Formats: sequence, C-alpha cells, structure tokens
Amino acid sequence: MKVYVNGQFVDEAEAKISVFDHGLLYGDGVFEGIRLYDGCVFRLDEHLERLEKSAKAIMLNLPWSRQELADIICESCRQNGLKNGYIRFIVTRGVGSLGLSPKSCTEPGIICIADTISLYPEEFYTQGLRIITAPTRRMNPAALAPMVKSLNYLNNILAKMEAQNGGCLEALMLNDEGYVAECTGDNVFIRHHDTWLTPAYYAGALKGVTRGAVIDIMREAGMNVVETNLTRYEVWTADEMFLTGTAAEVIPVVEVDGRTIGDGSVGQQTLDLLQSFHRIVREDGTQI
Ligand code: PXG
Repeated sequence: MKVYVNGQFVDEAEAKISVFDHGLLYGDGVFEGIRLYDGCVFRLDEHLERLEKSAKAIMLNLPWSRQELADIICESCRQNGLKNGYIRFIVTRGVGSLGLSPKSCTEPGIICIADTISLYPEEFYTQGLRIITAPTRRMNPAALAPMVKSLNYLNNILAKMEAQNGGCLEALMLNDEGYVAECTGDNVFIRHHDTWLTPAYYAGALKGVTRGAVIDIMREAGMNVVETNLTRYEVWTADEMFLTGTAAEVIPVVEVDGRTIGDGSVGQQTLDLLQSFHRIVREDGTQI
C-alpha cells in the first residue's frame, strides 16, 4: 500500500512521522474518514468543507486549496488501484518542540491513507444493533466544539470501551445536559409515528456527511425529519431507530438500555433508506 505523508507517496512500511509531531504529542490536528464507491469519492466536497471548518476552529491554517486536497485524496486511491475503500485524511499541527504552544510548528503535517474498510458484521444490518448509554459524555462545547473532527477522540473511545464492557458494539452518548448527542462514531435517528427525529449539531452531534445524505433522501421522499433535542425516554419509546456514519452507512438499532425499539425487529423504513443510500453513493461522488 502507498501512503501519502507530507508531500510524498511512500510504501506503507516507510510511512512515518516525527515523534515531535503535535498531532501525536497532543492530538493537535483534524481528520476526515471518507468512502470510495465504484471509483467515486462520496461527497468529497462536503468532507473537505468540514475539514477546513474543523481546521479553522482550531486555528490551524491549511496552506492547500480545496482542489489540492481533493487531488491528494483521488491520487491516493489511484496509486493503490482502489475502486472501493475508505480514506483517512489527517492534518496535524506539524513538527514542533515539546510544549503545548503551536508556535513552534512551522508547517502542518498531512497524511492520506486509502485502504479498505470493515463494516459492522452483516448480521447487524439484518438483525439490528443492541446498544447502551455510555457514562462518558460527549465533549462539552465550552471545552472543545464537538463539531470539530479533531484528533482528540478519547471520550468517544472511552464510551466505545464502555459499550464493549456492556457486551455491545456501540454506545449512545449524551451531552452535558443529558440530551442525546450521538453514538461514538455515528449519528442517531429515531422515528415516532411518521416523524423522524435527530439531534441537532448544537446538542453535540457531529455534522455527519451520511446524516446529511440521509436527511436529503428523506426530504426528497416527502418524509418528515426534524432536528431537535432528544431525551433517553424518547429513544427508549421510539418506533424505529438507526445510526448513520461513513463506515456504518445506515444501521438499524433494535434495543437501547434493555428497552426494545418498536417490536424489536428491523424497521422497514430503515431498510428502504439503506437501499436509497446505496443508490445515491454511486451518483453523488467525485470520479477519481
Ligand atoms: N459522529 C462522530 C463522533 C464521528 O466521528 C460520525 C458521527 C458520522 O459522520 P459521517 O460524516 O462519517 O457520516 C462520525 C464519523 C470509526 C470512525 O473508526 C468513525 C468515524 C470517525 C472516525 C472513526 O468507526 N465516524
């Protein structure tokens, strides 16, 4: 595999960064996870816009145009002969001295890995996930805007471990007010009667690209979808539920904290949305 590191494509074994990179020392950086479907990068422009906004929020100046970033991503796929896969694109504060100040970092570091991806095992798409609420809360916006896709994922990682300790693959994360924010790497949708509800980004949800695509599909199909604050009670009593994410796509949830969602079977609307999503990923992409 060829990996792009700081201006060059190198063999995977040669893909190395400095131990003085502040991305490693402090988690000082931003990233994106992007899918390649049949030679098309899904919603590349949206991912790059989110990356630019994440960088702006942490005052990390990107010395590359959006087109230059897009070219690196597409070239990474071509170099590896990939037609389907997952792209991890990372920008770090760069190499500096020991000490928090980013002033010692003169230029950002950049890494692009184009690889394959493992989804949730197939049985969860047909039988649905069982999840629990994690004790670890989503990042408080007064500490770090949770919309920033930064290299600091520790609280989400802790929540993921809490899920695993409870025998689950995913966990629901609440914000500091106790409202539902999202899962550890996926956004949340629930249905009550004919209305779909999803937490707004100001409740601590990342503005997921998959979430946006699913909302577009719903609105085009004339479905009712509302961004609103959600309590756990509303999740427990929902008629249907699914999660969205670049890796997971659209995955059904059938149980939360021991409460069965709907009748415990995978919802038909969820299955239809997953099918519609598979249709648009082949239309809504940038050819590499
Ligand atoms: N919330 C969070 C916190 C995320 O990190 C999503 C929602 C979904 O957003 P997209 O744009 O992908 O629809 C994400 C992104 C992993 C992994 O290895 C997953 C994400 C990020 C990093 C790693 O499972 N999901």
